[in-house]
Amino acid sequence: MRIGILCHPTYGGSGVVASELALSLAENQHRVHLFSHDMPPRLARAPGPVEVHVAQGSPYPLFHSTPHDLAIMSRILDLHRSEGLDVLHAHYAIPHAVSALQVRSAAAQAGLEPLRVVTTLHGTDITLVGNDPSYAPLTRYAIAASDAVTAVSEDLKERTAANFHGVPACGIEVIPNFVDLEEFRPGASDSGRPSAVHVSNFRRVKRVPWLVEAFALALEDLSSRGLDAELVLVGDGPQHGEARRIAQQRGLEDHVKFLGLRDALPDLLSPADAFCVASTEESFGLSALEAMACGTAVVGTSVGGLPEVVEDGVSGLLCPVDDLEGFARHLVSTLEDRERSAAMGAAARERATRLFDRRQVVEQYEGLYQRLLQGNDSA
Ligand code: GMT
Repeated sequence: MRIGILCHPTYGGSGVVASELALSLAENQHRVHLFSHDMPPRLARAPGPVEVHVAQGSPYPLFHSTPHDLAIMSRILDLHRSEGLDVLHAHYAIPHAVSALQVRSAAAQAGLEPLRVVTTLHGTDITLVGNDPSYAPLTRYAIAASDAVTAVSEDLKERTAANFHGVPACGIEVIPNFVDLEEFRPGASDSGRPSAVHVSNFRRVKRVPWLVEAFALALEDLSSRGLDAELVLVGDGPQHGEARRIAQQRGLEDHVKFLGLRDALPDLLSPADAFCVASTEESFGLSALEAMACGTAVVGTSVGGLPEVVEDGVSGLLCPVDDLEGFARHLVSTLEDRERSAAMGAAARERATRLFDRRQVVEQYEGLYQRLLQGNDSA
């Protein structure tokens, strides 16, 4: 198949899913083009046979900001005209599903081959941004007009139907996120001090300052019994400064490490005793899945699709979203009992292998594309 993939060039989340999907489809001998306004970090390493199109557009004094979405749409249309695409797969509804539909309609108007649009909903494109009154009418249109719509969890599928009245849940297929089990695998265990790790873009929804507060509580308990631990924070973003300020205020400079953006995630995830997710929303929790594949137990909030990824009490420990003390208690129990956290880590690896193996999930996308091409599937 000739497949176009349209995504945000993000360090995590949908940018990673789209990049890994592009690589896997190319490995399966499809012709794959990826379109974005910058190089997605996961593809920058080794794009292999994926042809990456970075379209940024030209600035012009009349524009408040350069409309790179229009430049991307023009590039896709050009490519479709010269080489042809069977499927255009948009990741994240805003603006990509809208852009993909616009290209489909421009192609039809120009008498080009039909182009099928698949939209994958990732999370905040439904729960926050796409649901904002300034974008909601267009998000609803994008979902209704796509040839197929997928959501990364059952929870996100239900939330989509609830947030957008008239959008039937039955028209949305759940295809979960996936992990490369070769790349993300358990490494040698670490005999240093017990550690918890967190990876994110430090947006408000990730609540990194709240996580630092919870770790401070946990450390207080551990220290009172002569035990030690550290929290490793990977990534960067808007709440980085506040998280650092709280760590300083609590006198945790020697216990909270800020590593900034990192590429070699398995080396950071596998030695940890716990992976922490303190989010208020999490449609899936891809970074938690990557940690699970590395054999690391998850301590998280019981929100969105996270309970579909982490089996509470087996592959990790979840607690209600506002339960700071409960989160701290879960941290204490994984950091003080390394045998228990190692057992949960092994269960996490087993669950990642059974349910979220890259090869199995990519087959589900290929099946969806095939059905669309055969003309017996539509949203
Ligand atoms: O929706 C976002 O916050 C951004 C998005 C992304 O593009 O990075 O993350 C979402 O998509 C990921 C990949 O499907 C999911 O693993 C994340 O859980 C989800 N984030 C949220 O729902 C907050």
